[in-house]
Amino acid sequence: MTVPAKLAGFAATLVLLFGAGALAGGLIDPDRDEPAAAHGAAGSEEIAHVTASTPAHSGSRPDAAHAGAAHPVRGLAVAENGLRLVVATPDLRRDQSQTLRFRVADEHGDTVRDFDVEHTKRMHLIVARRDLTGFQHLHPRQDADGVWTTTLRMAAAGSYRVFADFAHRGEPTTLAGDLRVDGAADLRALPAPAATAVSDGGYDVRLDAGRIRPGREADLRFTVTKDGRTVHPEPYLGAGGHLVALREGDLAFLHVHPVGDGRFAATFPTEGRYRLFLQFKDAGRVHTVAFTQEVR
Ligand SMILES: [Cu+2]
Repeated sequence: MTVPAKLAGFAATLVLLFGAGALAGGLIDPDRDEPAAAHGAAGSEEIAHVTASTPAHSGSRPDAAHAGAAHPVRGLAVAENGLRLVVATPDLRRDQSQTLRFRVADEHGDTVRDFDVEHTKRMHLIVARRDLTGFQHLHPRQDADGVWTTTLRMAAAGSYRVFADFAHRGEPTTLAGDLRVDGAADLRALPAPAATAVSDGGYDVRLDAGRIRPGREADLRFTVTKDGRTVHPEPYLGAGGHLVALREGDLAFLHVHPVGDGRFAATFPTEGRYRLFLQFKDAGRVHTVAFTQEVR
């Protein structure tokens, strides 16, 4: 390889790594249940303060099964709490609208039909590639036979995790499985931690968190601005915003919804880096922004 060729390759790598940060927020599909609207819609200069104060393990309720598990790590197993995630269509094609079909089976293999409403929905489905790009948050429809379906479009090839987040008979559960999108995967390095990020739709979001230690409740405060003006998000899923945190390395899942104004209380179970996906609603549509958060 000649020197100029090497340099060109080096430059291309830099561009890729750089692009990863810029793309991170752009790979996100808005919630399918929300009315679509154009990106960069005008008139969104109202203010929003996305804040929340719910522990990261907010889904967990005090019950016998969880007693003593202060900060349970969720979303690492395909089966838990006597329930199993069965994905009928784990192989997907890139860049095509297709149907994802899955069910939750009980200990006898029977399809579970009764789910509790949590955050206004009976099923929350999160999709993310192993490199923490390609985040999607969907709300599937349930057929009479209990099978869940949703339309899914995967922009990039690679190995993905799919998280089914729900509650059944009062027990919050997050089951996760693999999805494969055929083709060469252009995997990205996790962007470095930064206090600001730009969402899809061009909202500037600032995260004030301070130093976060493992196992201790941390305050997360998000401030959303558009064209320099503070934005006050509209209700989304019964709250002022929605936050998912995934741990780098194994994609352990923390699901947090905001309560009230001003702060987010989240407990990160271990040291390491996490990717935070904040979703907020403004001007009738849901926007997503991602941050890398270090815990040490
Ligand atoms: Cu949801």
